[in-house]
Amino acid sequence: MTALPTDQTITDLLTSGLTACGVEASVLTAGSGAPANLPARSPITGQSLGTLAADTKESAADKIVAASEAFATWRDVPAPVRGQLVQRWGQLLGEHKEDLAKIITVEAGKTPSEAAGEVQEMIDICEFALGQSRQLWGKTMPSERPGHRLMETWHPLGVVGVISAFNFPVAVYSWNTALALVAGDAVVWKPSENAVLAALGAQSLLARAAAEVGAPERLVPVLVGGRDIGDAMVRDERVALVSATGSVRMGREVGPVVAERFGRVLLELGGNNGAIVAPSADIDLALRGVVFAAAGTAGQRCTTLRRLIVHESIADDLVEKIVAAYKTLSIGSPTEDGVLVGPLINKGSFEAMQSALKQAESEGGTVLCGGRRVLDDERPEAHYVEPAVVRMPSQTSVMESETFAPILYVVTYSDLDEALDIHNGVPQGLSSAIFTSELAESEKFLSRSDCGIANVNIGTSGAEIGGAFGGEKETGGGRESGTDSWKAYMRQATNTVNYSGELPLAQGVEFL
Ligand code: UN1
Repeated sequence: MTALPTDQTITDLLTSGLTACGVEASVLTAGSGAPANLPARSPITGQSLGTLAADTKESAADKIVAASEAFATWRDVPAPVRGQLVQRWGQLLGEHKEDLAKIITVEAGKTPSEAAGEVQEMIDICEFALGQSRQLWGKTMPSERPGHRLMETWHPLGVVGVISAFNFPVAVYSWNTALALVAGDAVVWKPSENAVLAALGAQSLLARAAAEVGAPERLVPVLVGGRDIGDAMVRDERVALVSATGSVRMGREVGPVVAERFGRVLLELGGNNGAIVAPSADIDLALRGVVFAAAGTAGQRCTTLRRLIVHESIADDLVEKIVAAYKTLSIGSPTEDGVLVGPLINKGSFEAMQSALKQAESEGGTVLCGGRRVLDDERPEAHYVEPAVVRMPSQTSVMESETFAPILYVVTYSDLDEALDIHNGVPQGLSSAIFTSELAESEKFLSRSDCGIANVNIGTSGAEIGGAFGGEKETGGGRESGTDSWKAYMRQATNTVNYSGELPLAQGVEFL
């Protein structure tokens, strides 16, 4: 464990990141005179970073109106030309990768490598979306009538509202936005109130790209504020699609409100991800995969590994190795070289972790390592914890919900069917993995895992942008990023064109 940085170090890091991304550091003092304001904070030290001017419901509505006006122009720009906007955004993100990563580190507490990895995901999706801009294709199908052509076509949808979480403060926004922009939509963004500065950095680069390629102003506004502002966006009938990332609780609120007005939702909610380790697994590979997936990002990814289902014949050996590896993890400020586990986002997360650990013990679990708060004497406002490994007698109720902190529960199994039942026996279904050398086990797992993501010999986290990202059950069913997720941001039309000179009716119906 290393000493935590001073307030000044954090402020300097932030200022250099913000300035290089084109955001005036004065945004952090702008809140004092505004009708509404929002405090900004760094989880690294717990220090206040200043106060941001927040939107009011009126200013949020104005931005949504302006975005719908911008949409009216943007939808008529040919898709490959729209692609130039995301291409330029991707280039600017490449030039400012470290600058934006600095803001992410300060605000979300990610290590520089993970923060830069997040920006890399943005660059990747921009490249993907540029290619997609020439591939917004539909099928043609044979008509049952002579001299007719039957086809599907895809059209811009409207204003897309994106709600993003603190843990991937900018990448998840970019998965939605890069595709929505080439689809011809406007995008209104309500970032997490814990990560507004990273959002402003990302958006400043996008606004610059928009100005350079001549895209309409106000195509991509950011709404600054808390839940009330998110709620106003969700209720706004001008927002055709709400794409929301966050907790199951949040999804339960957003989903019905949007459904009530017949809007569309794309939900990416809690994961409670499991991995099976079979007797034939390469144990060293499994160990590395498990430790990164469970303790990386301090357990604050929606793809974090939370449930380890290990064959009884190898469980003691693997658990011992995991505990030994956990003891070597350097915990502390992500600004320090070699630190792998940064802070939790806030006190609420720390308390949720403590209460889950207590519940696990009351359900028969044994905490094998971790769970202890550290560095609190230096910085009482910051919340660092040792990642925990808990051996459970079976999959008890604490394992059925997602605690957004580094707790890895371990249970054992004796045959693969039992392991799959345990694996699928939770309400969420985002990401999953098996470590095995046996083809039959791997194939059975891939066909039976009920998650949106199922991996072999890789942990549950760290998905590439080229595949669709999202999950089933309480995870919400949405898919973002790769393959054909672009369709969520467009509306589909079926077109029948009659060039026969006659008017034959479908199904052979006769009339007139
Ligand atoms: C999230 O935690 O919301 O697969 C997204 C991963 C990252 C994205 C996580 N590419 O872990």
